Amino acid sequence: MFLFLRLLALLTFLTGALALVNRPNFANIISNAQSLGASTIGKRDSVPAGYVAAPYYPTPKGGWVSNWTAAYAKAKIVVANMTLAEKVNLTTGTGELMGPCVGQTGSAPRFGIPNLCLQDSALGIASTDNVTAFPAGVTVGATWNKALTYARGYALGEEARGKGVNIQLGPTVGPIGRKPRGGRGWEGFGTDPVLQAIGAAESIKGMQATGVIATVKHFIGNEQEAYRMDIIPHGLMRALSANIDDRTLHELYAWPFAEAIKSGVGAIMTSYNEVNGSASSQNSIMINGLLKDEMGFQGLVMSDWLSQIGGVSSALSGLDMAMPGDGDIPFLGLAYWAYELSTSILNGTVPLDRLNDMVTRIVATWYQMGQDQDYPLPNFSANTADPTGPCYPAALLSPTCVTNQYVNVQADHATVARNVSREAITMLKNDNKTLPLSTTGSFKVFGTDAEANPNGINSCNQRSCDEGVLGMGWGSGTANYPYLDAPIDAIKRRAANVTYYATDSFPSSATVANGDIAIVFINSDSGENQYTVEGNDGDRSSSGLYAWHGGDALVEAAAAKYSTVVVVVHTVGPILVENWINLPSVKAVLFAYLPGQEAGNSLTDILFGDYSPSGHLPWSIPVAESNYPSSLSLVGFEFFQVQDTFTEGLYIDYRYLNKNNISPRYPFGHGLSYTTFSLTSATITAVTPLSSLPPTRSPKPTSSIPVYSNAIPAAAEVAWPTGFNKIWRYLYPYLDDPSSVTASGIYAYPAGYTNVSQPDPPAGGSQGGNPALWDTMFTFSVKVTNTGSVAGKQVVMLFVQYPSDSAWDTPIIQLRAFEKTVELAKGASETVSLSVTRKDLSIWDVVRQNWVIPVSSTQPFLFWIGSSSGNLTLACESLSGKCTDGRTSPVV
Ligand SMILES: *[C@@H]1O[C@H](CO)[C@@H](O)[C@H](O)[C@H]1NC(C)=O
Ligand SMILES: *[C@@H]1O[C@H](CO)[C@@H](O)[C@H](O)[C@H]1NC(C)=O
Ligand SMILES: *[C@@H]1O[C@H](CO)[C@@H](O)[C@H](O)[C@H]1NC(C)=O
Ligand SMILES: *[C@@H]1O[C@H](CO)[C@@H](O)[C@H](O)[C@H]1NC(C)=O
Ligand SMILES: *[C@@H]1O[C@H](CO)[C@@H](O)[C@H](O)[C@H]1NC(C)=O
Ligand SMILES: *[C@@H]1O[C@H](CO)[C@@H](O)[C@H](O)[C@H]1NC(C)=O
Ligand SMILES: *[C@@H]1O[C@H](CO)[C@@H](O)[C@H](O)[C@H]1NC(C)=O
Ligand SMILES: *[C@@H]1O[C@H](CO)[C@@H](O)[C@H](O)[C@H]1NC(C)=O
Ligand SMILES: CC(=O)N[C@H]1CO[C@H](CO)[C@@H](O)[C@@H]1O
Repeated sequence: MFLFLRLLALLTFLTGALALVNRPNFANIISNAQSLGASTIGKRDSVPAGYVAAPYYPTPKGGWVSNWTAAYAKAKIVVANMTLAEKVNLTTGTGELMGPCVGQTGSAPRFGIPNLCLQDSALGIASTDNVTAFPAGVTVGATWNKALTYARGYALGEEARGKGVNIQLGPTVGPIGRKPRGGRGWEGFGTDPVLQAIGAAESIKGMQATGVIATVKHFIGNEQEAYRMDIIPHGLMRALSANIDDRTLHELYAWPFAEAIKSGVGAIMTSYNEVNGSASSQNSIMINGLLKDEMGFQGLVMSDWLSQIGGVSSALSGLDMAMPGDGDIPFLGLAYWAYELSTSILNGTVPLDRLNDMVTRIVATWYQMGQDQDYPLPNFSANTADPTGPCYPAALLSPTCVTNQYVNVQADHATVARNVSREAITMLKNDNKTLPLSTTGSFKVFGTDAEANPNGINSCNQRSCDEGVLGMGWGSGTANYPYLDAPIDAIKRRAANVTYYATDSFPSSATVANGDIAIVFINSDSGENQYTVEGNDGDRSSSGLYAWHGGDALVEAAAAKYSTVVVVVHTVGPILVENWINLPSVKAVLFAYLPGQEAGNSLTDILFGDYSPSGHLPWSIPVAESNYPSSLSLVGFEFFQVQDTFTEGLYIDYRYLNKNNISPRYPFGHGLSYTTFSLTSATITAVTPLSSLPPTRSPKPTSSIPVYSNAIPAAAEVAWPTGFNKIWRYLYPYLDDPSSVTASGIYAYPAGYTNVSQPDPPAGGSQGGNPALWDTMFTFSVKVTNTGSVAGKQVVMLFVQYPSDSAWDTPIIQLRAFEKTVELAKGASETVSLSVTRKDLSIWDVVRQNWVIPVSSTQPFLFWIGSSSGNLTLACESLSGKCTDGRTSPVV
């Protein structure tokens, strides 16, 4: 939430409300100001030459993908019977703080459709009680465990359903983590499109199996927090523009969204930032073109909160749901849709078939997840912890409601949370088998990151402080802790001889005895831009990639005094470890990411050897931030609009380091175990013959797309019902005098607007794209044997290397598949199967607008199989059909 920012903007921009109702005048002010000349305004910036957001109209209608046919057929019967008021109701939020959830639509009681409740976050049910604070997305990614990812998604879905949430606002795959300092990378699964894609797809399948509608977000290019939003009114200081070329868009940033759509996700949220200079909530090529045509998305597209900047424009560009319903400024009872959408239908500007499609998508999604069958109503309030209170806190006079029933939805989900947090823990270093520790050892524990926040575990709003153990980042992507099992408490439960120094400055009182082991806890935090924490405005703008609170110095001081130091790091993203990683007494390092409520037990499970660590890094740890190109740094202020141009293209994280022969400190995928594994008996099997282009897609089947009357409805359908009890500031579909609405002149549609459907995109054809893109091209098997002395799990990763004669500039290796073994006892083995699809071998050809395999008759595809991107010696070849070990790694 960013209410503070908005309210500040409201106060500082006193004429804002007037400008809101009279936008053209404000546009004049801006253009007048511009005509005064750049010298009086100062530096300004606009989208670089060549980046364009081309028009793409009209919005493709939903209903043509077979998996959704039954739901659309049900929706059609409802929508065909709806009045204009009912249709508009379902598209528009009732307003900020105008209901129990972070957002809710209006309702259609005649059809049993309640106000649909939308609620954060990707790691738990936000702003309420008696829920599980699950480990964050980055922690899930570090497990590399698909079954656990599904289990967490399922548990999250059960909690959402139990609280009466219809649409849960997660998972997050954008940001992808392009910028190591970016504030919200931790909400997603790691800096790789395949890791993000699998994390999202498994989470979505789990969540939606419970009936909740999952929301994959933020579409797209939301890679930094600073300047992400419009400063009202739109035009004075526009949201940052992420300028992304088409190939990079397809191969990196849109990849996880395509997989989310393929897995059947019901909702997509657009991002705050613009893309190529066009706001994401009304970017027609992105929503109409990419999501709804090429990727065949059948669900609903919603705006991020208060990011809608136009009514007709967003409707025509494919937005289906405006959240939380308000216009630029909340709490005024003003909207771009609601009553304005009614007007724009009655005056003929927004075609009725666009509104019908919006509503059909929403109702069909509701049916697709089975929410017509016994789905609970919200039994909590995100606005208050009190049992009763105003139903609509933003209304001046609100009726009183039962606000919280304190329904406990945690069930046994603490186990899932602990399993994820434990399996994520990544052992980067373990000299001389320092770990696991013996519970009889003598431990000196340092760092406030080992304890619970002494001011209270939920004392900072949306975790907007870095006090105590870092279990999640800050912002809307959080949940309240029901409890927080702090590491120091868990250590004390297991070991008797523990001295804790709750300080981040090395205490002069610390004593050293022979055999003492120092355990040093450090962290690095980030979050959402509406809070600045210790000088970091969401992004790690002030801390950089170093530990907070002088954590590096704390490790160094401990290492100077103790001969054995174990470092535990809770972090949102990569941190630089160069200051201490090679100190002789720093024997072991564990990255525990953001473990949520089970921070303690999950860590001691590993520290004391109940389980072998099996987490692997979901990004690289570089030696220096300057190892990355400057385009991956945060971009600073520019007047008018901040430009963030993705000039590095495909080269982020390991893709960039590999291309430039830069050795990281720890490579993407690195992670050690207490045991050892061998990879033997690898095989490759060709399944589908390689062809440059995929089989041609089928034409879009149109027979199941609902067809409705397009006659403009009677104005009386949006008249206030007689005796209606209006709540002031509530957003309604009704008009005071609907019969007075006429088309007063011709509406100037956006350039390129048409109501004639576009030709079927060659890369489309079903949910996610052309189904042939998911044809299996090769399968692999490899035997993993536990060759060490204790039980453990191993991750097997597969990276593709394109044929050496390929003309395409392509990263040397790219992750394409992975699996995690079950826990293998000492000496036990498991044969792991992996496969790659057509899409996994394809490049996005911007000219053909299709996925192309660079087939070579003389040079093979190489499939590198190993446990990290930095440890690849085993490769299978496409042409010979052979797999050999002992090869030289393709990357340094
Ligand atoms: C942005 O502009 C680039 C360069 O013209 C183009 O390749 C890409 O498709 C555009 N992206 C979007 C989302 O409009
Ligand atoms: C649609 O596909 C999803 C995921 O593959 C599946 O779980 C669901 O049962 C399917 N629904 C219908 C109606 O076929
Ligand atoms: C309206 O609803 C009725 C009752 O469910 C249904 O029989 C009828 O087909 C619906 N009308 C249309 C046009 O679908
Ligand atoms: C629109 O939704 C509101 C609640 O948000 C409800 O009071 C009203 O009855 C709904 N209108 C219709 C026509 O169903
Ligand atoms: C129709 O109504 C919408 C919403 O008020 C408005 O933006 C648009 O300009 C109107 N169109 C015409 C032709 O008056
Ligand atoms: C491991 O222990 C041996 C014997 O105590 C010692 O000589 C060696 O330096 C240690 N190695 C490391 C990397 O700590
Ligand atoms: C704790 O460890 C210290 C240092 O090794 C030792 O002197 C002390 O006797 C131990 N105390 C207990 C209760 O074991
Ligand atoms: C590299 O892979 C081999 C074979 O799987 C494994 O034995 C070794 O432990 C790995 N090394 C690292 C640093 O991961
Ligand atoms: C079981 C449980 O955690 N119950 C809690 C639900 O929330 C209320 C209000 O915060 C607490 O009082 C209960 O202890």
